[in-house]
Amino acid sequence: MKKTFFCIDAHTCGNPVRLVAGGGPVLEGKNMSEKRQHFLKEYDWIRKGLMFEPRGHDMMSGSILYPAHDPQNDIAVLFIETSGCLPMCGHGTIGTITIAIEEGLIAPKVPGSVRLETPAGLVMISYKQEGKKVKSVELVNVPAYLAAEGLQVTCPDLGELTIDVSYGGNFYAIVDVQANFKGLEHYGADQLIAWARELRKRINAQYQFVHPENPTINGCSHILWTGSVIDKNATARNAVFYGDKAIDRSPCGTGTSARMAQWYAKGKLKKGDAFIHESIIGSQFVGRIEEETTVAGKPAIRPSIEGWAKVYGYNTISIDPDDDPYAYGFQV
Ligand code: PYC
Repeated sequence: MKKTFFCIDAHTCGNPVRLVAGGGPVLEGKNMSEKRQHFLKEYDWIRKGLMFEPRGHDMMSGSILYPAHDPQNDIAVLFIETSGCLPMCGHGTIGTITIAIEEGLIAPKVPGSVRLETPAGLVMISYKQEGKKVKSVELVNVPAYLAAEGLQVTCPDLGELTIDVSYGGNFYAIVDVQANFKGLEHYGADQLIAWARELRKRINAQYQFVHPENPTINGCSHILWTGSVIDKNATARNAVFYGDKAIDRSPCGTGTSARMAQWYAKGKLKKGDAFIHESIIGSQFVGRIEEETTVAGKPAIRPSIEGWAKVYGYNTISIDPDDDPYAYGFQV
C-alpha cells in the first residue's frame, strides 16, 4: 500500500539531513533506545525507501521526531541513515534542530535551548537565531571515551595499521597518520571507502565493542581517516566512512566527539580547548571539552560540537510497493 512522507531537506556543512515531518510511524518503547529497536524490527522499510536510491543516495541521512518521554525534555529523535539507525548523529542533530526551529515544528520550553532525547542519551542543545534563520547549533553530546588503544589490523594494500577505537555516540576506528598510511589527502575518496569497508569487517571480526551502559550500542560502525588540514586555523581533518559507500561531507559530530576523547585520553586536549575539525570538503565544526566525567569507571568527556545547517527543500515522497519494484530502494 502506498505511504506518503512529508520531508524537509537540509544539509549540515555539506552532509544531507532529511527530516520526516509527517508520515513517520508510531513507535513503542519508554525511551528512544527502545523505540529505535521497534523501528528496526517493524519499520526499517521506511528508512530504506527514504534513504537509498532512487529517493535518496549513498550519503543520505535523516531523522524523525517523537514527543519527549521525560516531561523536562523538549523532544526526542530517531536517526535514519543509509547505515541504519545510529544511536547518535551530530550532523543529523544540527540539521534536525535547524529545520525544527525554522519550520516551527518544536516550541522549546526555554527559547534558544533544546533538551533532546536520542537513542544514545540526552543531548543538550543551544542555538543562535537571527530572525527566522538559525545561524548555528551547539550540541553537548553524550559522554565520549577512548575504548581501545593501539590495536593491530591489516588493511588491503596498506598492510598493518595501528588504530584506536573511540566512542562518541558510535564506535569509531581512528586511523592516524603512520608508516603505512600517509594521510587522507594522499588517496581518492573511492579508495578510502573500499579500504574502510574491509577494515571495518576485519576490526569487528578481531575485536568486540559494546557500550557498557547500553548493549544495543555495539560494533565498530565508522572508520575515521585522518590527514593534514586545509585551513591552518583548523586543529585536524578527517574523512569518516559509514554505511557501505558513504564519506561524511560534514566533519562528523560523533566522529569529532570520538576523536576529542582520544586526544583527551592521550593528554593532547584539555577541558575548554577548542578543537576545530575539518571535513573532506573543508567544512568545519568547532568542538570543545565541556566536562570531564567517567563511563563505567573509564575517563570520559562530555564534548560540545558547533556547526550550521541550511534548509533547502520540501519533499513529499511516496513509497508504493504495489507498482514500484524499487519502493524500498537499492544500492549499486
Ligand atoms: O555527524 O555524527 C555525525 C555523523 C555520523 C555519521 C554521519 N554523520
